[in-house]
Amino acid sequence: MPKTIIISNRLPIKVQRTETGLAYETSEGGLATGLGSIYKTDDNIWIGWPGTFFNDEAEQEQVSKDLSEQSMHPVFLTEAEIRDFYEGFSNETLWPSFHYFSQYAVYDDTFWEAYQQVNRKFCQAVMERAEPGDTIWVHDYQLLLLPQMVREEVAESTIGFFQHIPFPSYEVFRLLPWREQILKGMLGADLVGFHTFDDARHFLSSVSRIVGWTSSQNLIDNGHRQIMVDAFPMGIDYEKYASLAASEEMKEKLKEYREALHDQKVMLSIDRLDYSKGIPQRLRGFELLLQEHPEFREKVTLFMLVVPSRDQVEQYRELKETIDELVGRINSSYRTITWNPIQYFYRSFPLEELSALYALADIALVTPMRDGMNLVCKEFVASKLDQSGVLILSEMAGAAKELSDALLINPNDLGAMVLAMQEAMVMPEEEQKLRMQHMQEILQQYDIHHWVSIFMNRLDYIKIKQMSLATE
Ligand code: GDG
Repeated sequence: MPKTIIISNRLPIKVQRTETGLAYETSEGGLATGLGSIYKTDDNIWIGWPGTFFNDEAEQEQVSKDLSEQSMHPVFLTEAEIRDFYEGFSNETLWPSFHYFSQYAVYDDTFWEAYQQVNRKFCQAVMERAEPGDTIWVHDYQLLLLPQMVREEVAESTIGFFQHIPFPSYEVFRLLPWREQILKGMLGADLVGFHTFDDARHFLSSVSRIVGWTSSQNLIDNGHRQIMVDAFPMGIDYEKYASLAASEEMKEKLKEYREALHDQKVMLSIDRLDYSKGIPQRLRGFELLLQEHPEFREKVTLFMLVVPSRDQVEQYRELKETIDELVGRINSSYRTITWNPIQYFYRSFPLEELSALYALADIALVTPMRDGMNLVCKEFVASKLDQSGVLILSEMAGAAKELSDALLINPNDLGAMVLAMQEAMVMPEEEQKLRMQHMQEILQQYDIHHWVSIFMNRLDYIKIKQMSLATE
């Protein structure tokens, strides 16, 4: 029976060496949950890096054996590959370029070499397991060359590709020295998916101007094959967040937190440390709110969670310093004996704690400079069981296209950010409920399971269309 092979840079599991042997910790991420309905059924599998270096052959064999029992297959990467392919080309070339931070992009041939080599390694892993008729679904910017590599091995493969981060406009994309090879790599797929229509539009424009292949109604015809390009806004596991918020333990926890906070409103911000997230801009907005609106002092606390990430890289280290300084400045300027404006955490939290913060927060501040989708804002909405709460959302997040009932702002417009915070602080309950209800309806319907099935159906559709064109 044909199977589905999912491929992403990371497997939805973390393998670690412990004193008592190997330990396996499964991921709770949205993608893992959504795709769980696929790779855990029939003969389907997930291929990716297990997150730890295994250089010893016996150990590799053990990991492969253990993982295959959970329908996963590891691609073992070396320290040098992770340095040049992952930290290098993926995170220092593609990530800044695709998030419109080209000034941070490093153009290094060694990184590019490693990127090609690791994509080839993934291709080999796919070829070892793929059989005729299988469906192959490649994920994200670390594996842009993989669709075409697989296509060259097996011309008739069914290949889907989904990019989780933005696709920039042609003027930004063209700055990459390897722009043509990258596009041709992606065009090996039958279906290329993005979170938004704008990403899809930018991709089509780059394909037409760089590769010379034009499109009509989201279909590219390269003379041999039709390639479909479309938007698939990713949803969350709505039920999971709603039921976590409804649990008994949560009610206890919320009561305790509310008592500690007295009558203060809670603003919440949760991000990985990254320049694309607009954390300093958000802090400046909050500072301006306290400065211009003394009536809100001691009436609001900003809970700001920053999850450590890439902090060996210079831009990230500098960003961390900027955030530390801003938090220090704001807290020292405005704090009183009984109130601290910002509760700043530089660490990650267990899911239950995160869910409690979502349920507790009166206002969520999700103001990235650029974000493919952003799941935090969706998780906040799903956690508001009583439908109170206000979402302040950046227009530059993919999620803004669906969540038009949020207070949408341009994160570069500090004045607009302060105005939105002010509006959120005083928004009547009824209006909060109305907005929240609309957003919940959308997220409940278009959840992660819906996203997976829509993508897979569309992939089937384009394949059938290609076959019928071939027999005409
Ligand atoms: C890419 C794109 C796109 C955060 N802190 C903690 C924690 N989280 C969880 C959140 C959420 C996830 O991490 C972050 O969501 P993002 O949407 O930012 O997703 P990424 O994987 O970072 O990034 C992005 C996404 O792919 C999906 O296509 O939306 O635009 O950049 O789920 O809840 N989870 C726990 N503790 C934390 O401290 N347990």
